[in-house]
Amino acid sequence: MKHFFSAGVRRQPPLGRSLQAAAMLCLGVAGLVGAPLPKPYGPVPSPGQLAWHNLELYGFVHFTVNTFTDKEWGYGDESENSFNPTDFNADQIARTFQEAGLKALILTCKHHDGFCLWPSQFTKHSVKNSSWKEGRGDVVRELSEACRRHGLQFGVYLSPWDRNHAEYGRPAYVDYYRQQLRELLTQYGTVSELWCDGANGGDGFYGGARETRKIDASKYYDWKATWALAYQLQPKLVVFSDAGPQIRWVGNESGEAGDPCWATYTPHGLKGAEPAPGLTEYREGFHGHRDGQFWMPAEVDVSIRPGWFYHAAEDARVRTPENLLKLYFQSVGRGASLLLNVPPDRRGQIHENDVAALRGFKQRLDAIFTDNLAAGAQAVPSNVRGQDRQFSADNVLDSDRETFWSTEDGITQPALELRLARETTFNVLSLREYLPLGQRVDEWAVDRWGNGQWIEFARGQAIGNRRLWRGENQTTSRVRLRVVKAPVCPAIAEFSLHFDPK
Ligand code: FUL
Repeated sequence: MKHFFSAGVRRQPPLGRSLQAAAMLCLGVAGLVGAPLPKPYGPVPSPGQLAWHNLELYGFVHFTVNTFTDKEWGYGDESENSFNPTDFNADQIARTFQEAGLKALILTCKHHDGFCLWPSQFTKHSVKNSSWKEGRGDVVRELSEACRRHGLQFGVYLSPWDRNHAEYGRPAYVDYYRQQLRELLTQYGTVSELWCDGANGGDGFYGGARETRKIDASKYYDWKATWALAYQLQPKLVVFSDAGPQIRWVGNESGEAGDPCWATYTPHGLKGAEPAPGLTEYREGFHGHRDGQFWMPAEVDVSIRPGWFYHAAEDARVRTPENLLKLYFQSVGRGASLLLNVPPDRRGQIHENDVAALRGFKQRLDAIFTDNLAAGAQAVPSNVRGQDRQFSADNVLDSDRETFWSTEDGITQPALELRLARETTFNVLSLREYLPLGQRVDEWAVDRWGNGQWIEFARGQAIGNRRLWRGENQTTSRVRLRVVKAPVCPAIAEFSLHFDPK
């Protein structure tokens, strides 16, 4: 178990920063004392997890025979010919995602029905036996290449449960699953995330047996070995499941992370079992654990439509831009990431209604976040670590999450005032911590200066990768962030002010 979850455990901060600190020390620049970096607190992210935190918003693509049979879960007996997009356009899908500001795309290469969107050599149940493109089509190839053309990272969903495979439930299927994983992780370039679903076992076709098969999810797949293979083939890959090990499920499919949502977490297995996909107390993923043993941040997966797959009957039930923005604030804005599912239609393209919703969502995001109303402010901190410019309060204003403001050890309730050039109206705040030093802030508050006194208007627990607050208009020329509770000195990377015109 230990080695299982080791990816995100205690690490030193990136070498670059230590070298920078050392260089500053040697140079003896006037006014700089070269204070040491604060010691990391608790579990810290691995490089792969840090890269994942940078994505924040990315897309899910549910596409398979279900798109054509109008189902959510195929039984496994669907004819290969049922998969027949009339005008599949991988560039249209990738472009739509890229234009909406999504940074990656995760494809259901195989859903529970077992149909493979790539011509796997280990099964007949794939695109190669479909009349689509006369059996020469490969959705995984086309979409992974389109992602690269549009600057998106590419991730794979390979359902552990397979209702088509005759050997499902027996050891041979686990070998098959790994062979398929090997194909996906060696033939399609860099894969950023492996998505391991928790749905496991039940009734299905199973090569014609048409029966119910149950597996012991804690033992059957031997996930340790499967994930070790994945890391060996794709060293930068992060694995998602309700048990992590790098990224955890938030525990619901309604698009909401807890408030607070800690990046730290200890997955607990059901009924004392070892935690495994489909076998964890997944509801705990909503808030995470402040004293969690691992850095295992939450991913919020949600669909833009009621179903995960495309159904024409849901064309009028696409989420509105305003609703998508709400999901963004309650996921990305609580330190989690938002995995937004946008399923292609029977043409094999993103439907016009979804394209319009995504466009509107992007316009709303841009209207709020393009301008930082605190840019150019004077940052006045109550304390700076070692009077060292490396830890200067100005760092919170430079839109660079690699630089941060920090204080002396033992100063755990500092304040940072932003003196704005003029009276400014804002109604959105954005905060970030410097993650390589761990999640350091328990509680924070923000005040504005008005009528000769400080007036608190926002307060919350946890900051982490990103903390957004949205509320009433605040008009002032002075804003103050207070760290209310922290076990150690904070490391605040960003503090910005924005205006939501709606
Ligand atoms: C679930 C699956 O059963 C759904 O079909 C969908 O793929 C969702 C994202 O995960 O567990």
